[in-house]
Amino acid sequence: MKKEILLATNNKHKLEEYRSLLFPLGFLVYSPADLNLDIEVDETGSTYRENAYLKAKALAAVSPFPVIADDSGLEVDALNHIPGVHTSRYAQKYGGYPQAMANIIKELEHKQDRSAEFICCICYLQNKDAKPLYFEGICKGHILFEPVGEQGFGYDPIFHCEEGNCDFGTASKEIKNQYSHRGIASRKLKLFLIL
Ligand code: ITT
Repeated sequence: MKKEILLATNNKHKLEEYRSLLFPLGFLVYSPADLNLDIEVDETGSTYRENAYLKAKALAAVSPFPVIADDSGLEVDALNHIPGVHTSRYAQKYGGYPQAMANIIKELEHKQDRSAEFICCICYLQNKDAKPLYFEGICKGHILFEPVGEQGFGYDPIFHCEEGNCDFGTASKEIKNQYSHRGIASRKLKLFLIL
């Protein structure tokens, strides 16, 4: 029988990625909408951990199942690691992902160093009173000179992944999951869940 888990997110791409990462291990991953739950959490933390905890805690208070939340972001080294923990808000500020990506490319125009990383922090709460557990993943790469492809979501079209030697904008779901920050963090979570 499958074990059930709730993913505290409104991001359908994250949901899809967690479903494909955890289903083969015997986990059914629900979204808040699947359980008729509403999630609007103010991400007031200053770290990925704090924000992941805020999201997990809000849902654990009303969830019949263990909860995971994912806070993630893109950090561009030569730009003082922006957008970082504000990655989602950065896109809103510039009027959408195409504009935000164009802005990052422009900011890097005269920089030699195009290195960047995607960061993912998962917070796991067994129930509302449980101690939070954290699982983290970092995916190193660099920012491309122009967006490519239509795979993935968010900032994927401008990210080249070093370890996989692939562009996330054109990589298949399987390849992205193998190398991504979320894939790395999920494999740590998986080890914990199956032990
Ligand atoms: P939830 O808080 O509801 O989970 P969100 O999209 O707001 O959804 P975050 O606060 O964690 O999630 O913001 C992370 C942002 O970082 C996300 O919106 C993307 O823009 C970007 N991001 C995270 N992982 C990414 C990935 O695998 N590929 C491309 N962009 C990613």
